[in-house]
Amino acid sequence: MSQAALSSSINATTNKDPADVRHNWTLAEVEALFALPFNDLMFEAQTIHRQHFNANEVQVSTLLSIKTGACPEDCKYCSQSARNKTNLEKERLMEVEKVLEAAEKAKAMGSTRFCMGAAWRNPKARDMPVVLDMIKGVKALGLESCMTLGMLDEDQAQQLQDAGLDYYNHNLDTSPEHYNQIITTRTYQDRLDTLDHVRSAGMKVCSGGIVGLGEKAADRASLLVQLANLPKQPESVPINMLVKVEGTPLANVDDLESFDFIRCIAVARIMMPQSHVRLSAGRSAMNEQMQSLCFLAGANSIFYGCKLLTAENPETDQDTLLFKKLGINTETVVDDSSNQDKRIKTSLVNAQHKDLFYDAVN
Ligand code: SAM
Ligand code: DTB
Ligand code: SF4
Repeated sequence: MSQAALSSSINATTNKDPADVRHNWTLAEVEALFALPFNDLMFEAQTIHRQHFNANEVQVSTLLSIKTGACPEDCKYCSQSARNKTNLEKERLMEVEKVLEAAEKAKAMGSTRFCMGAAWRNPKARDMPVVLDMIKGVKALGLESCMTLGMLDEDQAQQLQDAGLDYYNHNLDTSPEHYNQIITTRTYQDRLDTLDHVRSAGMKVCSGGIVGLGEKAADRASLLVQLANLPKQPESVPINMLVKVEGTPLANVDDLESFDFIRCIAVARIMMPQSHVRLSAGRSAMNEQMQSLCFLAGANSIFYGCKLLTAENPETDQDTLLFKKLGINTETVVDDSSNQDKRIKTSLVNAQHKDLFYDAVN
């Protein structure tokens, strides 16, 4: 594709009207974006980013594993699959009270969203009342809520929506072409069906994938085509760098070149201009400069707190220091549950660490 044609196809995405977000990306177009000179790609991504977001704000979420390990699925990257010999300590579904204690800590630390993950293929009927109470409790704390519990049927999605769940995370993980190399116990269509149920029930969708699984460059492009061409683009798009876990089949896969990861963030930003793109798992293995290039490429969300689900994440002080060095502030939450434009002033990281935070206003 010529530079001029590529430029006009990119520009077609930059209108702020949701109706003008494109859902007809072709693999060839996306591969052409990936092939741009690095500086041109970064410039396009940053230009689009600034049309839709404050380029110096990042949304922060905190993760908690509410049920750990012994998962029946065979995801080849995962520490929690019962088929992988990973020395992980299994834990039953947590008590609601314990989950809410963790949520309160996350809020005090400055997180605005609390994401609860369970090592399930799908939630069972007996689990639903417990997770619904968790959602209500997290909402009562004034936090946004997110859950990732595996596949959902229509009725389960409706129950989560009725309890007030804001986001449901369910990743496509990789391209349809590479998918069978990674998981065989559920299909790509199963994942698309769950996303459809989440959307139909009225929740916001968090869906992305993992890179560095040994996939080809075309697979990364194809994953982004799948996400961007969904009937409505996900509000949140986590891009995870594989965390290599000993005892999993992917423990010794070759590292993905850092620039290929940054390109992936930039192309996601261009294709999904109104979505939050999350620099997700794998930050512990990235230096400050690498993370900064990801923010420059349009990433505007992170997991905040020293643990992901089972893997480590940077210490909060490291993150606040990096944000200070970069002049980045954390995003406040707009409460869209009422018609008034009411801003919840949650205890932001800024408030917690005044000394560490850059004040972009004064
Ligand atoms: N069991 C549920 C499911 O798979 O739908 C929810 C939890 S699962 C751990 C959520 C997501 O975390 C996965 O879809 C995958 O994208 C990501 N993930 C899991 N292990 C990872 C790893 N080692 N490195 C990077 N991302 C990972
Ligand atoms: C997502 O895309 N990444 C998060 C969240 N959604 C649930 C999970 C990352 C897991 C990293 C490996 C671990 O902690 O076990
Ligand atoms: Fe289970 Fe989710 Fe891990 Fe797959 S990614 S093994 S479904 S916890």
